[in-house]
Amino acid sequence: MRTTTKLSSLTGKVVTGGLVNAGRAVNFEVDSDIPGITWKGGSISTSLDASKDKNDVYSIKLLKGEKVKATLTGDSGTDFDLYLYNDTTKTVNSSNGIVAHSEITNSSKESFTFTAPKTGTYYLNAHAFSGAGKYTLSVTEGIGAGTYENTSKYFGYEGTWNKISDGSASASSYTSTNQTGTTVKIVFNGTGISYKAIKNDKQGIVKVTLDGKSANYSLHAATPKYKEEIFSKTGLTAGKHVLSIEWTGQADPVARKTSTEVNVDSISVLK
Ligand SMILES: [Ca+2]
Ligand SMILES: [Ca+2]
Ligand SMILES: [Ca+2]
Repeated sequence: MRTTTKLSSLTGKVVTGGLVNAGRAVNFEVDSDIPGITWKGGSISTSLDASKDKNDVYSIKLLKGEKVKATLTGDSGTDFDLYLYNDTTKTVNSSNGIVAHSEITNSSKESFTFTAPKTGTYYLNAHAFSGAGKYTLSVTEGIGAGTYENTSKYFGYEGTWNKISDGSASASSYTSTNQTGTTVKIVFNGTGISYKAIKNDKQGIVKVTLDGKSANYSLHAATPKYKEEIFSKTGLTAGKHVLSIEWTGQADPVARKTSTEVNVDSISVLK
C-alpha cells in the first residue's frame, strides 16, 4: 500500500514514523476525489483497488481550445476506466460533470481525446470498476505537427474576433480583431511553431508570447502581403508549449493611417 496522506497534513500530529498506518487511520486519500492531486504532465504509474481504492483524481488546467489525449493501461484481470470531469464538478462519485470518458468492459485499456470548450481546471479520474493492480496514465497536451487554419477549433480565441473571407489568404480566410487586448492562445505539442498573417495598411503591432516570453511584431505594410511569416521558433524541447497572440492597440511608427487591427491566417507546428 502506498503512502496515502501528504506529509504536510500530518505536521504536529505524528511524532514518530508510520506514515502508512497514519494514512489508514485517517481513512482518507487526498487523491481519491476532487480536487485530487495536480497533474504534473507526461505520465504516472500507480495502482487502484476496486475494494478499497476505487478512484485516483488528477486536476489538470486546460486552456480554451486545448486538445488533450489521455490513455490508461492497467494490469490484466482488472477493469479500470477513465473519465474527465469539468471545472464545476465537486465529486467523482457521480456521473454529473463528465465531459469525456472511456469505459470498455473487462478491459483496462482506455483512451479519449478532448478539446476544452473553455479555460479551467478539469479533473481526470482513473476508476477501478473491478479488480486491483497497477496502471499507467499518460496525457498528451496540445495539437501535433501540421498546419492549422484560423478557423481551427484548437485556437482559443478570447474577446471579439471576426473571420474575414479573402481568396488570397491561406484556405481563403483569416481571423481579425480590432478590440485591444484580445488574445488567441494555442497549445501545441512539438519542437517548433510558425505564425502567418496578412500584412496591409490597416494592421498594427501584435504581441506574440511563447511559453511566457513576449515580443512585438508589426503587421503593417503599405500594400497587402499574404501568408507572411510573422513569428517562428524551432529547437524547442519536445512537448507542450503555449503560443499567445495579442492585439496591442499600437500602430507601426511608419504607418500614416491609424492601425486598427491584427490577424491570424495560419499556424504550423513542427514535430
Ligand atoms: Ca486513490
Ligand atoms: Ca474498463
Ligand atoms: Ca487561413
